Amino acid sequence: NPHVGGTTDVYKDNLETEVLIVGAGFGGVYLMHKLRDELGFDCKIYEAGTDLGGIWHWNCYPGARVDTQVPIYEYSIEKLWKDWTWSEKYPDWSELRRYFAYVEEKLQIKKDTAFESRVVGAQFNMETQKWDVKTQDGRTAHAKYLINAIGFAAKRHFPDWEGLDTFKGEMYHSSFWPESGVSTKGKKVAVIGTGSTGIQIAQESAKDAESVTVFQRTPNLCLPMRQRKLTKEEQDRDKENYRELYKYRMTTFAGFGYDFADRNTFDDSPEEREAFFESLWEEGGFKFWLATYKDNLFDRAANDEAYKFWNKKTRERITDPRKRDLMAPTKAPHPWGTKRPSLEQNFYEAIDRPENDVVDIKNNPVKKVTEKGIVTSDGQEREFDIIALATGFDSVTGGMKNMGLLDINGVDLRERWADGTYSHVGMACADFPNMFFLYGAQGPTAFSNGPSCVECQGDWIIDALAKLRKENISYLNATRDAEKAWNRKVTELSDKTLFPIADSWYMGANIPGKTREQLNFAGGIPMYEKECRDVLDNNFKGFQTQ
Ligand code: N01
Repeated sequence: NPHVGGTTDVYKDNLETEVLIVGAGFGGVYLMHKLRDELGFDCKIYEAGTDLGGIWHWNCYPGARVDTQVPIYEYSIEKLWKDWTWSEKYPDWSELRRYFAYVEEKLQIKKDTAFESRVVGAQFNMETQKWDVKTQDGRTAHAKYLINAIGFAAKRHFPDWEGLDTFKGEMYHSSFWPESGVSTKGKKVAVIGTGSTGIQIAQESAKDAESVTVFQRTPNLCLPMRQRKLTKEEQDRDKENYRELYKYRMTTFAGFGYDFADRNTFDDSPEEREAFFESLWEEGGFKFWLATYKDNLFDRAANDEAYKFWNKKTRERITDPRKRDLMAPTKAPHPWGTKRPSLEQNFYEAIDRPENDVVDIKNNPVKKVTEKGIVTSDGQEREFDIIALATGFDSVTGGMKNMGLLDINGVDLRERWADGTYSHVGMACADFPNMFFLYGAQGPTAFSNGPSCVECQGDWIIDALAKLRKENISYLNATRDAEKAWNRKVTELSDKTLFPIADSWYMGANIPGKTREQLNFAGGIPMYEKECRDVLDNNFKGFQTQ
């Protein structure tokens, strides 16, 4: 990096700033713009990557695209949306990168951002009343406030298979895909994992690969994306309603352009239900998940109705009976919608083709990886040219536990969260004074649209900093009691739902040895906002101030 050690002030050692933001994705960029440009705070960003965009900077695997339609998946900042036009309803990674380049043109974030600056240690210094922050290459920064905006997928997860490093072909984790691309043309491709990432890699590679073999532990209960091109004319016309749309988005459970229906599954007759499901299915996207009956994620019998419908619709798309039973089993592997459904584009038809396959690694686990391919427990070796590891992340908590964050007593957050996650309103931790985080543990995070969550939590942090400045408060520290109460609330809300039943990353269940607990706030954005506003309106309830 030509800047490091040098030419630009933001890269210098002993950087002094009022606010240090870690991460230059949707969250960090929002905070920088609002705090610096609207409130006049002195702000800097440390970013581990080499450009803005967060997850869209890291994700360039084949087929990577967002599963939330625009304009819901973008900033509500008018000076940004008014001149921006998308080409598709669900843009891919390259268009999202162009969006961030456009954001840079409008907001000039980069002049205050140090790239290739991975934070590896930070502690609040009680004497100077500032955060001392260290980067991997040995620079330090000192800031009154530290804000972690590192996203929920900042720590990759690799399977612990014997021989993983002996494979002689090409092997990549989805979030570390080569920028220059990898040609799958005429290659034998293995895709490990069937999360949103695995589904996208498999269906995209199947366009030109010799074969695609999906290693499936749990079937993904995918929904049809129903992608389509968008014209400038229709977007210009729709922009008349954007202000209302962005206001509306914050009134919905998941920060979307639609919300759950106002009735329960069995309020409708079987015929009405079938017709309702059919209409959601036809519209595509997450409608079948987030605009369905309001008891879908709470009542098992209601949920079974959704599964039955999903199952029927999906099974009829798969002709091979073995593949059909594996990818769309008659018995639900978990309640419908308690793991994130991927939005697919002909995934089932692609894997159904004779050259492609799905391997059941739940009942026939991987034994080892060899120079040539993958051996399953039944002794069969399958040979590949490319292995795509779509095995996900130590989601939600893994990133922050990996930053060397020490509390004022010198205890690492990794220890503090070893047996369970504690925060105050999903944005602060006890004994980490003047530190905030967003789009992480115990916020609406994975149960919401990213930009909506980031703006909701970002606005709260911005208001909190403005209030601290106005009231001349220099020290804000969440109490342990407030943390315990928030942990209880997060757990209780989740326990009313069907989410705890599934072995999902929402529950920390995807990482061996990780505490099983709900990592996200399951009460929806409006309830969350109310809880957070209550803290500010009541003199930082749950915080000590000085
Ligand atoms: O990761 P995942 P992801 N042996 O954790 C399997 C967002 N996203 O990168 O289900 C064998 O969901 C694991 O199996 P199982 C989106 O929020 C969005 O796909 O645990 N298998 C699972 O199938 C998403 O939810 C978009 O049984 C192993 C897979 O690997 C989140 O990011 C696109 C294994 C991991 O799936 C994460 O998605 C991409 C092992 N040892 C991502 N370890 C869109 O916007 C793990 N697996 C469309």
